[in-house]
Amino acid sequence: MKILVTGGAGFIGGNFVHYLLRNHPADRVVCLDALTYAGNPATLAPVASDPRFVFARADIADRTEVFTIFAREKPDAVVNFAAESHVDRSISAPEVFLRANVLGTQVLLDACRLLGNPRFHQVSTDEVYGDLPLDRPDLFFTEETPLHTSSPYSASKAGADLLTLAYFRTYGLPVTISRCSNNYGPYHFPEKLIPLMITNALTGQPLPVYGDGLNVRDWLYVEDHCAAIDLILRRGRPGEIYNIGGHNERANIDVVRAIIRALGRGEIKFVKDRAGHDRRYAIDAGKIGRELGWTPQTGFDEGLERTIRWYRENETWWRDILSGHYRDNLEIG
Ligand code: NAD
Ligand code: TDX
Repeated sequence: MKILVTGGAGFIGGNFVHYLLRNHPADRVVCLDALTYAGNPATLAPVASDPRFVFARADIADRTEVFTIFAREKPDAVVNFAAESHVDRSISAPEVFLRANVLGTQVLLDACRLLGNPRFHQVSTDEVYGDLPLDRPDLFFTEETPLHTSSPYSASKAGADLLTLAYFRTYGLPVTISRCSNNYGPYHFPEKLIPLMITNALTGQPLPVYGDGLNVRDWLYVEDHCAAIDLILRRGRPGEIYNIGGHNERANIDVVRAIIRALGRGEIKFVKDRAGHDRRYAIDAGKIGRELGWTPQTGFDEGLERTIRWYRENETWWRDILSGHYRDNLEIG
């Protein structure tokens, strides 16, 4: 199978490219990525010389670029990770989120519809369901939970989900959608909670915790997310949505304290809360378990330990981001 992966120079897309090439020796992978601030060529360095791998720099919202690449590569399947992904940036500059996440997804859907009707998988998020109250630990998001978005980021992701489902119903495009909880692991850009806390602690910077630190996220090790998407792509039912989550709910402050304990350093600084800050996310991943047999393999303590080890052993990867050097050479391969 030839799989076109968008956003493969980012965190989850990069891990997914590595996962595919490791687990499916007969597959070929085309990575399409604009290399925005979040795209790092170093993330793809381990696969850059693999003959089964091709990189194309392009913006998913640029119809001409995308159609040219689709016509040339003729993928059997498309997995769309490309997106603006950071909630705080969506609050200060929403427009780019609408362009990349909504219009970009629509261009990809059109390219699929007009150029070969490949399988299309949209990587979405649990944030499309809004949030849950802290005092109702019995409540979880299911695939039937109504969309109820809080930030421009989550609103743009919900828009993309609706377009994806519309292309299934109207044009019969074979699509699936996954909605996953918070990921963590190697190659995570150091603007998100876990990598920011690890790199700040290692560089002697304070660890900024928003509000009271009691907001809860459901953490999933990135490789478990990759395995789930891979299963959906090969065995999922077109037109369906699958929730993915780890049942690893943690308050932010507990995550930050665990990082400080593991590193033996780091100083918490409580800062102003995020506007519209979602209180709690929690996923019911029963459907993907029942239908496709997926279960997460990595518990939070083990995953956090592995992640911290990776950041300790790969200082150049994140120090080049902090210094800006990762933008010096945007060639891949
Ligand atoms: P990321 O910000 O680390 O990477 C995004 C990648 O997409 C980068 O390589 C960037 O260059 C590329 N990109 C951005 N805009 C583009 C455009 N217009 N055209 C082409 N490429 C573009 O993001 P991530 O954390 O790896 O998230 C990947 C996907 O998974 C996103 O769709 C996100 O909504 C979703 N998701 C993320 C999480 C999480 O915890 N990080 C959880 C659930 C879902
Ligand atoms: O400095 C910080 N301090 C802090 O307290 C940062 C960056 C975050 N936080 C809090 C906000 C959240 O409650 O930590 C929690 C996690 O924040 P982020 O890492 O920004 O993730 P979140 O907003 O939960 O969104 C993530 O998960 C869902 C991804 O970035 C999204 O792309 C994904 O869809």
